[in-house]
Amino acid sequence: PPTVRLEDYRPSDHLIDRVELDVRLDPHDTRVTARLAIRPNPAGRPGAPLVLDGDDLRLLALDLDGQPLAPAAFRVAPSALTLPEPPGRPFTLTIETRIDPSANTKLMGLYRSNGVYCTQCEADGFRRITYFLDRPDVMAVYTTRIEAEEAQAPVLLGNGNPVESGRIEGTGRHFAVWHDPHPKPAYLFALVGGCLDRVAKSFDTREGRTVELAVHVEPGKAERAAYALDAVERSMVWDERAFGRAYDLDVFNVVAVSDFNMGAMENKGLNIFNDKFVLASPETATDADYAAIEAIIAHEYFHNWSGNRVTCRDWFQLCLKEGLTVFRDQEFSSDMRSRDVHRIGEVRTLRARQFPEDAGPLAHPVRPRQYAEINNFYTATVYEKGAEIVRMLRTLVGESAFRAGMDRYFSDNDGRAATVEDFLVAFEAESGRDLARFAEWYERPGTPRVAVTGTYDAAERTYRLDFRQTRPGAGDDAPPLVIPVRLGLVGPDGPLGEATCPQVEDGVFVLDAFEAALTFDDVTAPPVPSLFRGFSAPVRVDMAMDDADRLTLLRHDSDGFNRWEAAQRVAARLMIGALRGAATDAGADAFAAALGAFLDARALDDPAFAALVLALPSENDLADEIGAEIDPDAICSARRALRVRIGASLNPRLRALRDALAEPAGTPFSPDAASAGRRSLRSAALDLIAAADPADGTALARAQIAAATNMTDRLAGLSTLALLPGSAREAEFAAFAECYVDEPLVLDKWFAIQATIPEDGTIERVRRLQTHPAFAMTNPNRVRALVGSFALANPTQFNRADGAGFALTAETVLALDRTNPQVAARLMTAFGSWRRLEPVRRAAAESALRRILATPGLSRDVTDIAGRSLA
Ligand code: B3K
Ligand code: ZN
Repeated sequence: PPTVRLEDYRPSDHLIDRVELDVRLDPHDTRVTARLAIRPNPAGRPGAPLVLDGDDLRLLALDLDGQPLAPAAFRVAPSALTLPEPPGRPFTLTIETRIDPSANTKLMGLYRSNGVYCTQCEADGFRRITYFLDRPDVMAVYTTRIEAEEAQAPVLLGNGNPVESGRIEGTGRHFAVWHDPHPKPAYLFALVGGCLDRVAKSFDTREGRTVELAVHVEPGKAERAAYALDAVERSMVWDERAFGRAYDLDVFNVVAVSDFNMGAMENKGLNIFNDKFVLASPETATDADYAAIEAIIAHEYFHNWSGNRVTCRDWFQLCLKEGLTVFRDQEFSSDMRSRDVHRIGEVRTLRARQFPEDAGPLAHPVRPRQYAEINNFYTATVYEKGAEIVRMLRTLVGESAFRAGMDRYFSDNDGRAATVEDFLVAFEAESGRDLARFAEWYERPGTPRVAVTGTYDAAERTYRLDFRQTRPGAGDDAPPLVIPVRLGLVGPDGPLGEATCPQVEDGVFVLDAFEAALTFDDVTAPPVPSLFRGFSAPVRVDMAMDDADRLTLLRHDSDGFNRWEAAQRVAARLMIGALRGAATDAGADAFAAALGAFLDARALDDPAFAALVLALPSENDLADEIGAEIDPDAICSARRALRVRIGASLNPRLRALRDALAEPAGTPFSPDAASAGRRSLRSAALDLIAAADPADGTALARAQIAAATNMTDRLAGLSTLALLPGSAREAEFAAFAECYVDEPLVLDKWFAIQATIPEDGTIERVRRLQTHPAFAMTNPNRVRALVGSFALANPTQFNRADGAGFALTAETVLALDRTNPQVAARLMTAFGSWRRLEPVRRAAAESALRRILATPGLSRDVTDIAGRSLA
């Protein structure tokens, strides 16, 4: 496939100022008439041909300034409409196309989901609706008239504000006209038509605008939309307070649909969501679902400024809107919940998804320089590492210059399509700091490593830290990065406040060379360094430290993130040591004792935090840390062994905690962070009890399921049981399926739990579930729940030495590629760490990849991932 390169960027030769769309919806024969006000771009090449993008389009009619165009004056194909000699002045082009929404299985462009007409245009779906200059730097004002059979689509929604609506007498059809005054790129276009229920409320912005907020869902599900509606309102309040950003239209609509390629989409004034991230009730959604809904509602809403009012010049700048908006939604969730707990969750996600990506064949810079298929670059690197860059920027320039820089960025670029440079320049102006070298974070792939050694001088009462940064994967000529290191020293009884160091300002040292050293004065006893507090930079840290010192941090550090990190490091060292035959039971017992003391001291004060401490590093975390010649079975056994030991040692405490945390009967469900934290610690305790004592665990898990008044407790019981083979497990699986036969989103959880069982029989189970009546290859949520969970979250079975896990995944990828290449390509990323496996598994993975790549008729999406994975 052709490669698009950043260095080839040039402005469009033509601009489109206004778009008037007339969309007559029909299940198979939708007619779209687009009137485009086009003019030559003064910044483009004079006299250049006009080439409008298309994808799978059929042209019905075409005229220019009201006159049909002579056949010689244009060329048309499903993928482009070309006017070789367009007028060198402003003109109006009217294009009629015909599309079939029911046949649109790619879920890009206009399609139907459970009978609801909806659209998805980012990154390049608008060209599946009409011929257009489908690039983000072409921004137009849209007016959309939507017409449909009233019985089929009583609700008609578009971008912007409603203007007019009415019946077309005698036809059973009706229409609605929407106008969006804010110029926008085509990727933010949306429309919806269908039978939908809604919940709504009005909101007054601090600028005095009254906005009607509404969440639209499938008929009968309105009460499950209340939490999402509340999250919209909280997001609006927060963005006004935290970033000074107010909403700018009279309505804000959210629509939930069941067939959706990703989480949600920030279309101007009309966010369209995967219903998984809207619908919630205590009986069907877990605490994690509530948190995800809150975060994604916020994320899409925050895009109204970071993405819509200020958009991206080209897709290479994707992190400009995505990294920034993830940062904003993380800050929002931290303010809504516990900041430490949220930060730990952010870092877990980054390490689970971005670190492996950065270490494998799909690694790319946060601002990529080339792509074959842009939809494959909506990655953890662009999103999550992109957010970490914004966070580091804040650490470097400080709170107040950061806020001023954000204000400047928004006002200088409002209504424009901007670049990463435009972003950084705003912070340079406000902080007076040169960010040229900091900008290197955007340019090269790879997770930096920082090696640190500490030396205490008792006579001088000084403590010296030596830092050395390396950049694996970035190329030999890569310059050093500017790395903010938030740090402090901790003594046997707590942080050493009196130790000082001139290079540390407000607790931050800026490491901007390959090597640097720091010396702290007035250090009265050998300290334990607490480095990268709050995970102040997305790096891997190598520092030799005794378990005992780390456990001092768990006990005494003032930084919540590093307290958690200390326990994780000890656990990882024990497990990796065990699989290399180098760990001792004494080490595990000392760790268990420290965990016990920690639980006694802190568990009931902060149950959510304690639950995170008890959740040892995952198998994938350990694989990422080991980095080469990985044997997932050995990792699984080592992890299981440590859990057994800890569970056995802490059993009485864990039982007591479960009792202390139990909610009195009749307590109404609340999804707030404190209640969720208590549930999570109770379930973490159950999990460890069960690891050491399966019989007891089975009984407790069944009792938890039977007594559960909410999905969180029920599912946690089922997850524990999933690791305990036997008839009890199968009986509970069956009962669960029967209970939720009409709840696809709940059955997704059931699919996912079964797909992640680390047992040989899982392959057969997944194959059986693929024929379950509730499973459908046409629905991305079902595919991700079953096959996605298997491939991405079941390391022993996906990576089976006999290749059966790779084969199952490859078959699914190939079958799906025929209907929905974007979701197929996403599933393919499970192969991204294949080179780090031990030789037998590596060979099996490689042959599955080669088989995929050799398949005739493969989509560009999957070809791109398979090709890069093998390169
Ligand atoms: N901007 C969309 C993602 C679009 C993905 C296109 N393949 C959702 C989001 O990040 O907010
Ligand atoms: Zn986004």
